[in-house]
Amino acid sequence: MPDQQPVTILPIPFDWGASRRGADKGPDAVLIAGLADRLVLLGRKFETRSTSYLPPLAADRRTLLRMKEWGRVHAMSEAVAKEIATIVTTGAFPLALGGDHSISIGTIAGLTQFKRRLGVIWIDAHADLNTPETSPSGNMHGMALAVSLGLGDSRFTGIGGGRSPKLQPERVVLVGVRELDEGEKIIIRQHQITCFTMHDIDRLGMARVMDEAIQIAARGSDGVHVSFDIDSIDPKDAPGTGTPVRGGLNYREAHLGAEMLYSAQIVTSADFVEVNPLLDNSHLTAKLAVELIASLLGERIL
Ligand code: B3U
Ligand code: MN
Ligand code: MN
Repeated sequence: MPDQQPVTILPIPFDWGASRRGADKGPDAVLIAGLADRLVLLGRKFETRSTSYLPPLAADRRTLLRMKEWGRVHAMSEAVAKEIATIVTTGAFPLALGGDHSISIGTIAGLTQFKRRLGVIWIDAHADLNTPETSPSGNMHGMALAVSLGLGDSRFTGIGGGRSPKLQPERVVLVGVRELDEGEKIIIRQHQITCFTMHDIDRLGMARVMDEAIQIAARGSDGVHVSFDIDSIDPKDAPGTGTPVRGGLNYREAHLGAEMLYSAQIVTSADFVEVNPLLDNSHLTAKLAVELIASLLGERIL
């Protein structure tokens, strides 16, 4: 994004897409860890939206067709889609702070109201490609990318109105993956989604993987959305997250990825999700999120 483009921070304090409570405190944790000061230092104009756009939590808490808390996730997603669409019309760069990863159902639905050929780089230990049929948990944060590809329940694939699928699989790239469910593996193969696992990063190196990810997501696109799940990073560096998986990106690999995304000048929006400060007394994870956001927005060592 151009250096002069202002950023609009959208806090999404929502954690009902996950089974562990606390990711709803993520936006506050990242703001308290100094996001605003960091953006000022970068010389970046920004605004933080209030959370009043979120509807009261739905009272209906049934698990419907294997989707836990579907009523709450659905109402949140519609509200997020609307709010993101409003931010896009102002010309600002939308920066969504989760919240669990189910918030991306709404961010992508909002973005694709304007960008019909949106590329997505999904940086995550998981693929979030479950459907209600394949999900072992029924947690909707594990279904967010599938929904955006038009897979799953039509109440969700149709969020934000307009067409479904919101995304084309040829412009979706996964980075950092190290835990997949059987059904997700089938979906990756069926839809030929590019998936750079930790094995690929070990073998090729982060720089080569990111070069390829950038090319694939940007090819023929009208924008690229980065959806950054903090659990992509190794739990040693990012302990405060609900579903940690050993063997993740190290501190420098994560920064290199963010720096390369900035240098490529292709990124038009981003999510930072799954920061759970209740699981991290040191607040290391929220601080890391602030640093990575700064790298993505152009901060450099020299
Ligand atoms: N794939 C599993 C686990 C999981 C997905 N995303 C997170 N965990 N954070 C599932 O429940 O879908
Ligand atoms: Mn995720
Ligand atoms: Mn994850």
